Amino acid sequence: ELKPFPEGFLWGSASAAYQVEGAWDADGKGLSVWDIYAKLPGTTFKNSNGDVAADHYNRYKEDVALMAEMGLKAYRFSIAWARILPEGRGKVNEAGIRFYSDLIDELLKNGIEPVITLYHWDLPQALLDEYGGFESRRIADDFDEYARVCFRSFGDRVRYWVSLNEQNIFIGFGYMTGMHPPGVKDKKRMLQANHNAFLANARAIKSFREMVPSGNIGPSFAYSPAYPKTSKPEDILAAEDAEEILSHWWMDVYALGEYPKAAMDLYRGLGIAPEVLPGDLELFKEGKPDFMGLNYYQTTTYEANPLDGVGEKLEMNTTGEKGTAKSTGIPGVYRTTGNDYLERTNWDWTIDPEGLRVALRRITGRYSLPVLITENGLGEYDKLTDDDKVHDDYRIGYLKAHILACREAITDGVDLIGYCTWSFTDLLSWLNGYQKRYGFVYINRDETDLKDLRRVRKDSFHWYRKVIESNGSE
Ligand code: BGP
Repeated sequence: ELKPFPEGFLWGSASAAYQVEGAWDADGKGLSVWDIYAKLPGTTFKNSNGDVAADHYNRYKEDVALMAEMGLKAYRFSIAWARILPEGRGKVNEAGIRFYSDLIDELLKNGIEPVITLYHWDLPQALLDEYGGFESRRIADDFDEYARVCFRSFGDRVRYWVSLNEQNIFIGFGYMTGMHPPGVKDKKRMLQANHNAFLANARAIKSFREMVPSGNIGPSFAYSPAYPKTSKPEDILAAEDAEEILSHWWMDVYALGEYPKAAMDLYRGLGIAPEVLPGDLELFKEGKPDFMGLNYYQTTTYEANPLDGVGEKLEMNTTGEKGTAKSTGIPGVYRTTGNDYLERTNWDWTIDPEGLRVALRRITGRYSLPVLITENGLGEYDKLTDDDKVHDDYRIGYLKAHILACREAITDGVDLIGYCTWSFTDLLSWLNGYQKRYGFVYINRDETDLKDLRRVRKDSFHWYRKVIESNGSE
């Protein structure tokens, strides 16, 4: 017998500033690293960028009206740091504060709980230029200053906050695979930037305790549970090592205030471990979250990797041509491999609703924290019909199966606060442009042609309305 979703469950949907707002240089906004990076040759799919995106900055009232029509209970969005502090620190841009303040009021007026992400990857370019952004410990001071401005301005009205979105992705892609700004490929620098991001995260959470004592805050982690390819002991070990290196390395620091020992020993042995100064681990322990934010899209399957095996080169499928993803790994430790039991999207992401239940149970078992699902969704090609409809039954099927997995996990004993789909409207996919769509609401544009940017309710829009109305029993 399945337990029902709890009363007040946050049925939500999510977005991020750079992907949805546009208005990249409006009303005193400073430049972010993505404003620069996405315009360098060859960095994004067909040179797509967020200059206009879904034009949410100018059309937020229309978008909130659609959310209200749907009955949405929560909307997760991020604040563009450079809208608030154009230089990253110092002078505050009042127009930026006003935009988010108005958005929050519009949501509250419609009974929608705002969930604010402080950092969804759009670092002020000024801080990268000045001292290398996350590569310097100074980032912790500046992030804390920015967070405090946000807590002071919005903390009276907003109860749920996400500190950093997917630190493992923006640091891993920014400093190891080089696919995100600043485009560095150096694992030692990656691990140090990552340590500094932990400092920033913990500092902001400490400030939050003082300034918004009744609120809830946590990071959003991109967790892809590791499966072993077979029951061969070598494969089991490979999957366990992957879990340690790719997930516990982050979640343990957030939730327990310490790095997992085996992975730290591995990095020390390689001479690439981060420099941890006295007081850092104490700070991590003071900056523990109220919940773990979970961005779940897929599981990953691993097998043993010989010493001369495949290295960390992560060649992703960013074209939408199925079957083009490549294997990646650490020689002598693990490598990724296919899973015969799972379907894949056109971008080669596995489709694994049961994996969401696995993720929720593992987080609960290891950390005993409540979980807020801050992202889950299906990126696909959508087709606008001649009579202005989008029949995205594949998305409905995907979300329905994942919502059932949530309910099973709740029955297993997971304390689940809410479920935010990615995304509410279509928006920019960082590396995959506008053709890879996630929304309940279609945005009429493509990479190069802005068309009229009009909003069209997809079939999934009407379906999710019923899910919310029935508190998940639809
Ligand atoms: C997460 C990010 C989101 C979003 C999503 C979908 O990693 O937090 O910002 O982009 O993934 O990914 P993609 O756009 O690459 O399909």
